[in-house]
Amino acid sequence: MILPFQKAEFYKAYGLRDQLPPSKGAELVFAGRSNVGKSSLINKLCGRKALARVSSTPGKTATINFFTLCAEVSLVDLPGYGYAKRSDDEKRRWASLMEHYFNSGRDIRLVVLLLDSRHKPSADDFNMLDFLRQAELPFMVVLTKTDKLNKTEYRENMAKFEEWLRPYPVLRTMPFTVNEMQSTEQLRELLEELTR
Ligand SMILES: Nc1nc2c(ncn2[C@@H]2O[C@H](COP(=O)(O)OP(=O)(O)OP(=O)(O)O)[C@@H](O)[C@H]2O)c(=O)[nH]1
Ligand SMILES: [Mg+2]
Repeated sequence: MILPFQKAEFYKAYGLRDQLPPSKGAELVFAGRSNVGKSSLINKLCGRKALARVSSTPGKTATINFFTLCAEVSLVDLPGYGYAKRSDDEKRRWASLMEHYFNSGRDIRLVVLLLDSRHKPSADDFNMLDFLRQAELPFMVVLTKTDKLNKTEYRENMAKFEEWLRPYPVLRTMPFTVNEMQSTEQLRELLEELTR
């Protein structure tokens, strides 16, 4: 699929009180723990500084945010999970948002699950992996913040992730750093390939 990232425009936010926006064709969904870098990655893909809001405080994105690329394709920025300081009410709201989104018969073409390359996936990450496998959704993994690893750590962690992800039907796993143009370009190409 041709993905005109440079044409991205904010479309709608969905936060339970609002209606889930009508589906506008295929959706590419970005999921992952709070603070893993979803909004930063979407901004890079689209070549924009502040299309999606980024924050060093976890829990920045609390709604499901939809961005339109063209009439046929949208990007979806999911609110992060696993943020310990959230209240039980907030956690219930998050679960309810996810359930509505994933069970509304949308054309989810690809889920991009972001995992922090520095750490073993958390229990919540494994829950997400289990969910994706069980729902039979096509998904790839992006390992973020690899700039924070030295060469040895990088090598070791890539090998470990291979083990951790082995039980799951991951289409592709890619290391990623927001501040490397090459990384962004590679990811754009991979997304086009996986949605073909
Ligand atoms: N060093 C480094 N920092 C990154 C990278 N990607 C994101 N960050 C930083 O990580 C923090 C969180 O980034 P966000 O993009 O807001 O994370 P998010 O996954 O959208 O978080 P929520 O909206 O809370 O779910 C910010 O301070 C970013 O600048 C990366 O590749 N390398
Ligand atoms: Mg965010």
